Amino acid sequence: MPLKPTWRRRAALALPLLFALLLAGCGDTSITDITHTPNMLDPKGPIALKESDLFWIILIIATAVFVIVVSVLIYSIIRYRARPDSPEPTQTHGNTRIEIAWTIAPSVVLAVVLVATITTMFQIQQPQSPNTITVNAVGHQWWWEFQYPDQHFVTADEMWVPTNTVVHINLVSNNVIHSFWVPQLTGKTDVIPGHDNQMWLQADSQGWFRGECAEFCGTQHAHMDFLVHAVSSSDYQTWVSQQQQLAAQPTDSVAQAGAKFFTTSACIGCHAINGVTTTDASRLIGPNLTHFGSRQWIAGGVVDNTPTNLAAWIRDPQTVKDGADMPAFPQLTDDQINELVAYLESLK
Ligand code: HEC
Ligand SMILES: [Cu+2]
Repeated sequence: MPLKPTWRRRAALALPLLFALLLAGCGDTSITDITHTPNMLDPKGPIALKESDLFWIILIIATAVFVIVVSVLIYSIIRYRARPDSPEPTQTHGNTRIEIAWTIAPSVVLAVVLVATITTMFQIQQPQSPNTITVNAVGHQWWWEFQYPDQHFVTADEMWVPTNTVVHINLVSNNVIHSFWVPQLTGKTDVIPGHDNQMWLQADSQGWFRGECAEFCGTQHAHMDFLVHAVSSSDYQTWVSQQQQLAAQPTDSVAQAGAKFFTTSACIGCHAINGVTTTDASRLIGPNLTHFGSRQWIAGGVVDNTPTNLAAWIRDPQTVKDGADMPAFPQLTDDQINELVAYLESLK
């Protein structure tokens, strides 16, 4: 039956719209130039490589099936279409040979896909490299905390790893379910409260890789991104020893005033700065700020870490990231905010 004209028109309108919607998700929205687009087809580690290989194998098989089926379909539609005065076609019922063929052929195709998938699953199970480190990734609403249990320090938003090293990751949540995903390095693993999952990843080349939460976890789910920075092992060692230091003592007077204000205000109720605050850091709900000035992002990548953005964040986090667990401080004067910014940015 031919489409009614109005339906045809509606379909003609809807199609480009659908494509526009699909493509709207593809833009490079990275807020920092240093990060690559988190493209899983541009793998930079063994797991992502195996997974993208599998994707291409399945895509090629699926495309071949699609082309064959659609070609036969189009051929039949044209070749056997009803013509004026064409006689009633011969009626047949069943053809054992054809039915056996079209049962076996798809089974073979699916078996190939199954074997490829299972092989990949086994291949990504066991890490190859003998070098390993361990990181606990803790999903908060809405930011990631990274604990380095063997090196005894904690950071947020950013996880540095040495290249060609297996990074064992313990996934922890004490709120809702998140999912840990670094498209260029590894697939997704759920982060479930009360059920600590484990995963591993490895970066084979240096660079900044964007990670994201892949399980809807609340209104700011899209703003709990993180960065994996893969560096040489000597750069990694330098970073580790820097992160292990207690907070730097500010040298200029504005930052000194900021330090003084920080330790006497509400900030210490939620944030630790090692060597400065005294509360048990593990009981605080905000990110550890000991080396905040060395980080690229503020609050899960919602904005870049610049003095202007930081001032806006401290003045009113809710306008920057609606619903974040940090209240606004309308009573702060511009001077106080400048002092806090100078202090926090000095914490390299
Ligand atoms: C009630 C708890 C609370 C208080 C009080 C608080 N914060 Fe926060 N802060 C948070 C939380 C939670 C986050 C993470 C929010 C997110 O990313 O969703 C945060 C994030 C931040 C960040 C970004 C850290 C990062 O690594 O991205 C900075 C900087 C910061 N706060 C500074 C301050 C300052 C300065 C004060 C005092 C004026 C303060 N905070 C008071 C809870 C608090
Ligand atoms: Cu999440």
